[in-house]
Amino acid sequence: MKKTTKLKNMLTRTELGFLMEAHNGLSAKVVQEAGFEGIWGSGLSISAALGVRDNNEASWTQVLEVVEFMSDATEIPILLDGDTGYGNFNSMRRLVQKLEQRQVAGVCIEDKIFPKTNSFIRGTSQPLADIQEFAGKIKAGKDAQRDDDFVIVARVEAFIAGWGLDEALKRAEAYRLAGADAILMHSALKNPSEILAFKKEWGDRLPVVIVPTKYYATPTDVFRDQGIRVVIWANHVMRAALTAMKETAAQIKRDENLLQVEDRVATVAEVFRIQGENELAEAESRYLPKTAGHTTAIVLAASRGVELGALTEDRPKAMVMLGSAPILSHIADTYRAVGIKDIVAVRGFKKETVNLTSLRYVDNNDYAKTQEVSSLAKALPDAGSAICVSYGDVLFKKYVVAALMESDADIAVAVDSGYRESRNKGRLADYVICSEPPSRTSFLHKVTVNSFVSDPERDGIHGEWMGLLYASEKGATLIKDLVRKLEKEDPTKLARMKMPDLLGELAASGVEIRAFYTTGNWLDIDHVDDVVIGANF
Ligand code: SPV
Ligand code: MG
Repeated sequence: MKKTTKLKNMLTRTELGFLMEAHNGLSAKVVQEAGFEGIWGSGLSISAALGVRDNNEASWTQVLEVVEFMSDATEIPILLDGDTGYGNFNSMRRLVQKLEQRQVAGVCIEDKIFPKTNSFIRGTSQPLADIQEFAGKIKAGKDAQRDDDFVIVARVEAFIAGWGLDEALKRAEAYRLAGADAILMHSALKNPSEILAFKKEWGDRLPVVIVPTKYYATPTDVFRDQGIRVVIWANHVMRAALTAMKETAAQIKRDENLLQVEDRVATVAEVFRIQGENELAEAESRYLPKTAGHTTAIVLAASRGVELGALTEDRPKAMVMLGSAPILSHIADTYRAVGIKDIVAVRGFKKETVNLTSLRYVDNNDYAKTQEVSSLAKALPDAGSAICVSYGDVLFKKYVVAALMESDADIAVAVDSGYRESRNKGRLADYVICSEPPSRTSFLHKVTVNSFVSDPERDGIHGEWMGLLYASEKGATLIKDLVRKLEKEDPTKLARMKMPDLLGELAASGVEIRAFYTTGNWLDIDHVDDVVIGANF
């Protein structure tokens, strides 16, 4: 249903409805989420939020900008407090057109003189508009609207300005004849006597809207019983925010820390939620090309690396210095060089020493009793749509990562075809048997890994896995699904699994693991000598 129709229905039905004040996109969303049917775009609150007075100090186009944000942010209708219409009949025509263009459902104008003053400031000394001039403004507004359901509410300030019931009735009737859809009768008394006296005489000639800011103690059922159609809670979201802002600012000023306020303010996650962050993340996955921006690099860095002896007594291998920076820092630089910004290291041994900035961390506290896939499992839930996985002790040149990422493979692994000369000869390493051996032209074909083996003497080995894999969104989903299944069905098996076991299981189940042959340009830091070589990597 159109927003205009929703607001019109609130006025024309017999049930009492409520409009809650909002003054920007955020408060408009808050009002909608609270369950209100509609929003009062309060002039007082919008001006206050802009840091100016309720005297038309904000220009009408500035108000229009605010209400456009409010309208964009919500589905419920907005009745804008249009003050006096910001000028004469001609200004009113343009205002109505501009509001319709922004899907604002209606406007309320008051019979005062531009620039207006808030009704609660020296109300009785405020001059009222000429009745006929104001009636002409309403007529001009009604003639300007293109949508039949756009609502124009005429606000009568006779009581505010100290005139009596007769003047209020005379004005309301003139505005009805001019085409107004409803009458907002305002009163600054602490009780509803003026409003109720008017309603009694007025009957149901047009729906009546009220603003009980001053007579707030009146039970709402009184309004309901008297046939009031809409009650406007005119400024309470803004006033609540003002109190909260003042208290929070004062507390932080006093304390010079955030401890007292942290639990009293909305979480940043709540801010993201109400901003609709999720929708953008979904849209990005639908519309953006799959780039490094969606990729999370997961560095498995939980184990100590006893083979480095004294070097890893007080820190894990990933934090051993290579030249002026730890291994992990070199690895992170490589990922960043290919555009991957989200890098997460899985920590375990002496995790408190793994503390480089600009990386995320997850912990595998069971690192001593579990293997690589358990560490991977810790990082997967918060990983991006695509992932790179490597080890905290393996360095590689950025082109190796880039080559995997550029491929159209769901899962791709880097394979060193020169493994016979590898420094890993004689150490624990992972070898692959592929669909074809490396050759000068194998890069033109889709070479796939048939199996992973650890015995270098096995027949048919084509290369050594460099410990680096890339999985596209589809591949990452396959990995995540398998890990989740293992977590649920066979956690003991999962705890024993190394990365080649996981990849091997995927390959065995028919998932294509693409192999990219290259030679050298990577280094597994498995010996003190490697630390010296790595410094020049
Ligand atoms: C507003 O909310 O700006 C109003 C209502 O116009 S009142 O402040 O009561 O005049
Ligand atoms: Mg106002």
